[in-house]
Amino acid sequence: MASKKSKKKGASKKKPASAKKGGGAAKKGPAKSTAGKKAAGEKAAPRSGKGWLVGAGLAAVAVVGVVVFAQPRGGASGGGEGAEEIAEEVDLTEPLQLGTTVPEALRVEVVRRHPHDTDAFTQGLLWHDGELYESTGLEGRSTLRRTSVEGEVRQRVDVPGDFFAEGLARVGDRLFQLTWQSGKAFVYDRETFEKVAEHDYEGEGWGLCFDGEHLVMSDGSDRLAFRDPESFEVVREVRVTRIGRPLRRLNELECVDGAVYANVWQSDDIVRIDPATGAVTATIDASGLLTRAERRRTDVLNGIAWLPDRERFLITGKLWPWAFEVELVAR
Ligand SMILES: [Ca+2]
Repeated sequence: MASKKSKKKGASKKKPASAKKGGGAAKKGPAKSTAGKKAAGEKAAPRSGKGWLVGAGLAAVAVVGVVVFAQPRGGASGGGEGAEEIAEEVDLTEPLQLGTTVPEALRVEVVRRHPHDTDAFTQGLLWHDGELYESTGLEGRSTLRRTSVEGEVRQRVDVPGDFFAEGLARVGDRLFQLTWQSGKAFVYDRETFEKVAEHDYEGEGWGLCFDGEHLVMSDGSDRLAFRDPESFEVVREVRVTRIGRPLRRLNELECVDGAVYANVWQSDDIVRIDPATGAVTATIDASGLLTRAERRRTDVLNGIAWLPDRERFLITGKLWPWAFEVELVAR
């Protein structure tokens, strides 16, 4: 079902040698995560205690061992190829630095699922006031749309055919939509979908969310850029690390309760990032949401929206038939 253009995109997004793939079984639960109790869009507050700050090198190595060996797993197919695992990113023979954050191991637990347009190559997803806003990609097929949670498209605007739409974020009554390689961000009136502004930027555009103060933007690398929503200028940047190692291919984003959630391109992993330090404080296994047959007809997981009223996440992917309402539980 994925078109040549989607493959073109795939071919262009280089895969580092450390590429990994999600998938696998959950271990235990439920233990409802404390993740995100406030609505996205509230001003970010410093987080603490979400990851475990390990104070002693030996203890850190021991805990990392548990995390790492819990990761390699087969099972549900991810969107990408290759079966490399996180172990490649973590050298167990090398002592961790003091203070290295060891991510909490979480998984998703599906509460219910909603239909999702299988023509929507999801690149950005957010929830506001009872409705979903979605940015879809591919050249000639890119859109901005407002839908009901049940998937009914209520409003839609087509993006000009030479643009490949990407991440989406809301700042007040404006919607910001990135484009993949055009260096152009479109700003729309949230209500009318009328384009009210444009901004230019360097590099690629992947994911976008608003933390209440800045737009947070990913570009496929391990970098998150924090941009002023008025000028779109970069105010600061942070490099994202998981257990002290760079974590690249950060894609769709969601700002929740002072944390930044990102799904990792071509994996079923979603990570929770401390935006102050870039440290990953939780790795969320979101594998197994689609059946094997559904996976064959679809592209990768890409789309995280926080539902503040329900205190749950909605997760979907490119061309997925479903959006899943999930809670985060311990693995
Ligand atoms: Ca999002």
